[in-house]
Amino acid sequence: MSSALSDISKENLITYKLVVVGDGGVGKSAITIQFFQKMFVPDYDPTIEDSYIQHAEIDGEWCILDVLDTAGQEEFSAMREQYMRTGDGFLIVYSVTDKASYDNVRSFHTQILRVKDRESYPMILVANKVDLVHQRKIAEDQGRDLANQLKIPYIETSAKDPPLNIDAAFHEVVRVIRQHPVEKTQRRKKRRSKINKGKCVVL
Ligand SMILES: Nc1nc2c(ncn2[C@@H]2O[C@H](COP(=O)(O)OP(=O)(O)OP(=O)(O)O)[C@@H](O)[C@H]2O)c(=O)[nH]1
Ligand SMILES: [Mg+2]
Repeated sequence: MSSALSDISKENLITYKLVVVGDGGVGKSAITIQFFQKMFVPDYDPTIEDSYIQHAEIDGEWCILDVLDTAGQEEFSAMREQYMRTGDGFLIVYSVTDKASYDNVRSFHTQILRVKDRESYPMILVANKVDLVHQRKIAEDQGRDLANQLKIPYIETSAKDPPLNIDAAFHEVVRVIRQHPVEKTQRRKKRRSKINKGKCVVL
């Protein structure tokens, strides 16, 4: 196949660093493993931090996806700023069976914008576990409303077999990054502070 990766220069590929965030247990690892390894992990083993890398062809263009699967558990929340600094794009995941995880989406969104010092940043909202129809607490409308308020795309997923929209979620965030290169996104209006006004001595 002429578009096969072996035919093109791998060195020139862009690497997109994607970060998967959201509360503990919402399915961040299940989504990431389903995307990279095409399998569903039924057990819950809380993550500290895992990363995955692979080539991908998205909208006819090859790239390298470097995905960080983060810890949702509160006890690891101190690591958040560090990984948020490194991301080119974010998947904010909640579970449709867990209202608290939906309520916490805003704080991830706000923290990413603060760390990036931007008014907007490439992100998507991922409503996971939609296969659990009878345990669903957050309707599709509520998810879409929140995404509209945050001005980010919304996607419903299931990491369980047969998977739903798993590739689509990762592809969508790359699309958002491509459409809104970070250099072009506006800096937050609020300036950081008044340091550097003569009080700071650089040694
Ligand atoms: N039915 C169903 N179960 C899911 C889905 N996604 C994840 N799960 C299950 O939910 C539990 C938690 O999933 P994880 O992927 O480990 O959750 P996590 O967000 O990575 O959690 P932390 O690593 O603690 O932040 C596991 O038992 C998964 O099998 C899904 O789409 N549908
Ligand atoms: Mg995990």
